Amino acid sequence: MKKPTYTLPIEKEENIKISKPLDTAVGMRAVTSSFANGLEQMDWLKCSKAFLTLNQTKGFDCPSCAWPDPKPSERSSIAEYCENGAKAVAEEATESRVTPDFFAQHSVAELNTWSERDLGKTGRITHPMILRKGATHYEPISWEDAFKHIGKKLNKLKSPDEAVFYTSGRTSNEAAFLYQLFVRQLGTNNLPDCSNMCHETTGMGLSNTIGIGKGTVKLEDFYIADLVIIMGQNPGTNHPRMLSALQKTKRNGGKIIAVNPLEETAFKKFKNPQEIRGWIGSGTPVSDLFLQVKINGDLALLKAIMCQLLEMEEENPGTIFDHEFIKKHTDGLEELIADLKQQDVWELSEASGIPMGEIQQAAEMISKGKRMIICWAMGITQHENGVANVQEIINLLLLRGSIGIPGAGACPVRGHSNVQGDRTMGVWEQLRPELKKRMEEKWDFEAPEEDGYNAVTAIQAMHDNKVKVFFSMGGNLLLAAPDTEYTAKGMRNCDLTVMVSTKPNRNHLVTGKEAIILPCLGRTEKDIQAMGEQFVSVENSMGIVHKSEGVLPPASEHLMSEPKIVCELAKATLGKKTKVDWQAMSGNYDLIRDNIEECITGFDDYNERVRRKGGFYLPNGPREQNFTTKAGKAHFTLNEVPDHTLKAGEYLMTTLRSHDQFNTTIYDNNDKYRGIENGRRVAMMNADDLKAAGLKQGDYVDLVSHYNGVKRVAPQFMIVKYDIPQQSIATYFPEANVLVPIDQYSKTHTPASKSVVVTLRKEVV
Ligand SMILES: Nc1nc2c(c(=O)[nH]1)N[C@H]1C(S)=C(S)[C@@H](COP(=O)(O)OP(=O)(O)OC[C@H]3O[C@@H](n4cnc5c(=O)[nH]c(N)nc54)[C@H](O)[C@@H]3O)O[C@H]1N2
Ligand SMILES: Nc1nc2c(c(=O)[nH]1)N[C@H]1C(S)=C(S)[C@@H](COP(=O)(O)OP(=O)(O)OC[C@H]3O[C@@H](n4cnc5c(=O)[nH]c(N)nc54)[C@H](O)[C@@H]3O)O[C@H]1N2
Ligand SMILES: [Mo]
Repeated sequence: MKKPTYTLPIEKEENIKISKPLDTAVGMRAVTSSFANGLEQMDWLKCSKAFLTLNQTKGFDCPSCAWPDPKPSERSSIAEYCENGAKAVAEEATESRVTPDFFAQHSVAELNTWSERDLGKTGRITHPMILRKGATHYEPISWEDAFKHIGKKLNKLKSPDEAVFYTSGRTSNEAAFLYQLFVRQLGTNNLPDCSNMCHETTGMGLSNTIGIGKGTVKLEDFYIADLVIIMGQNPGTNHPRMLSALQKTKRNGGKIIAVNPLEETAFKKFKNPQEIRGWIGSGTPVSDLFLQVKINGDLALLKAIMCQLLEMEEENPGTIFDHEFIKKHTDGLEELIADLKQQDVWELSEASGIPMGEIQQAAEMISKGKRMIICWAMGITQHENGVANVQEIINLLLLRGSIGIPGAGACPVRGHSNVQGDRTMGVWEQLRPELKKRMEEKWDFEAPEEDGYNAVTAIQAMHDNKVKVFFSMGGNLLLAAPDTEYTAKGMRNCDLTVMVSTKPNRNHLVTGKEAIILPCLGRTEKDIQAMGEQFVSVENSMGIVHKSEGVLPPASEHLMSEPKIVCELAKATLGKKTKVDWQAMSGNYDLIRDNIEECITGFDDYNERVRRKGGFYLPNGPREQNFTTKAGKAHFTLNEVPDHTLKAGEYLMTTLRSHDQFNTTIYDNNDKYRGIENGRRVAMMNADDLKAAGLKQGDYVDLVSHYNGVKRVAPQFMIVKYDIPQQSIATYFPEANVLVPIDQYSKTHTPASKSVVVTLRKEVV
């Protein structure tokens, strides 16, 4: 084992097995493996109870992705969940426990030599724990003492801006609203969240152009679309329930284009485990056209397609562009056309890696029908030009009038199951003026005006000793963030780090001088408070708010719900300074929802509507062609093509999720669709590149990034020959995060974790 520099163990994986990537996604194999996975961790009765209530009206929301239920009016049909949703449930509902005895037996230093997977497999944390200054082991602490301790530390800060409050996207609306209210009463806007590293570029790109930072389609739109374009997204692994929607698109005659440097299995064939035909049939071929773009070649591709459409429009005026829509609802067309006319399509084709013939084919398919949906995820958002990418997608939709009509629109596919809801609730380093005013009037206090830290600036501030307390509502910022070593140093610089968590993760081990773990209830678990059993609510990727109610007994009697944790922390910290009735809200979540209704637009009759089957839609102007920009129009924008001139020996690296992980939670070391087993430290590379570099599959290399003259090294990656464009490398997140520079990011500070320039260093044995 090489000596780790930031206490992440780096073990050389010797038994990695490589086989041909699979050509069919989901299917029967997936279903049997969901039960197998569940049964490994729970008994049969518990397993079936959990799976039978998942995504039901009387059940909990799947803690995995944010894709909506297939029948919004009724929630899901029984067992409408996917293999990876089942893995997420099984991880949470596991029978394994991490008790005070466990922490007494294993020192922090020892646990730091365990892999992420082994840490996660230890199970659910049962008691609040503290790592005292200079101590080698965590020890138990009472809830009361923990809150007092944290409150005291927060009150001793020179300024509330010396504290940072991170959120991961599983937190419910109720907990998120209370959390941001507490943080603002404390006096800071330091509310970074996982969204900063995820779809933040989407939020800005959409707000700039259509006036709302959210998508415009409903699930039913997929069923009648002429064309769905899937850009930079791997639905077979990360949003498997989306495949059922795509199957309906295809059955109704719609076409699909996939844009990705990798031909992911989901683009090839799909079997639906919900249907008899899905069990025995040969599967539905998914994509009609696969465009294998170079990494970050999407903007060039979109521009090339629009140049092609412009040419077609000029040949037959009025047949391609939707002039009526454009005139009524948009501005900036002339500038866009002038810009397109200046482009050299051959150069764009070269920059995107897509031959002209395929660009023409795509333009033909796009010109066939107005009902076009464009979906995208991290392959589009996590670049320096992430905002520009999203704006270019909107340009294409606007040209065709494919927005705000049935079967068409923008569909950013969200990550965490409530990441969108957390933002709606005000978890953001920017405080929306309307929310500010309403909270101030209601509770008679002055909320901070200035923007707080986002994920990147928070880490930089920690690194520069400007932050003393880091508080984390879920998540694992250390491993999710770019530049692991830099981030680790930031964590260590804090006086106190506090993690509200369900299971052990690396951020419990690379900590401030003192560290506290507050173990919380998960989605699957019953939540009983002073006024009886409570439920929470979440917002999915398409803006539907619905309830989520746990069914399983809590993993330990000492767990506390997230809303209650925030209330207790607020009481211990704010004391008499607050006019919020934290006590009452922690006992009855209806009262939290009443307050949300008063402070946030779109939540009228929240308590009544959230109890309806399937929940309710939040208002969304662009969905009805009511563009909510200042000018009341959607804007065409001009976006520059990124330049990635690589020198010999340089590669552009993208970082991906495998099939067996949920972000930093590693379920197992396999990526079955891509045919990679028993290992994660792999670099997927093009065959010609390997030949040119004198390398072959199975060789080990160190990956080195050189951004702004700073050298970052990730040792011991095994090379895998893969169908990927030349001068591209794909690795897994979080193993490769050490290479992602903290200071390489988009306009929104979203790390460019999908376009890092690296070189290879052959292993010196
Ligand atoms: N099972 C499971 N489900 C999840 C998650 C999980 O980890 N596991 N994570 C959740 C979260 S938080 C999120 S944000 C989503 C993430 O969902 P995805 O965005 O699908 O996740 P990634 O693995 O990052 O995959 C990005 C895809 O983009 C492609 N890609 C990489 N670079 C480029 C590029 O430059 N251009 C284009 N066009 N494509 C590119 C990759 O090949 C890959 O197919 O999934 C959510 N759902
Ligand atoms: N290189 C690279 N880096 C990336 C990405 C990438 O594609 N490439 N993707 C980015 C993206 S899209 C995202 S969203 C971030 C993810 O960043 P995070 O959201 O910070 O990370 P997760 O791994 O989802 O968090 C996992 C931890 O959450 C805790 N947890 C699970 N369930 C609950 C719960 O119900 N309540 C509480 N309180 N805690 C819970 C568990 O203790 C678990 O260890 O990572 C980003 N980082
Ligand atoms: Mo995400």
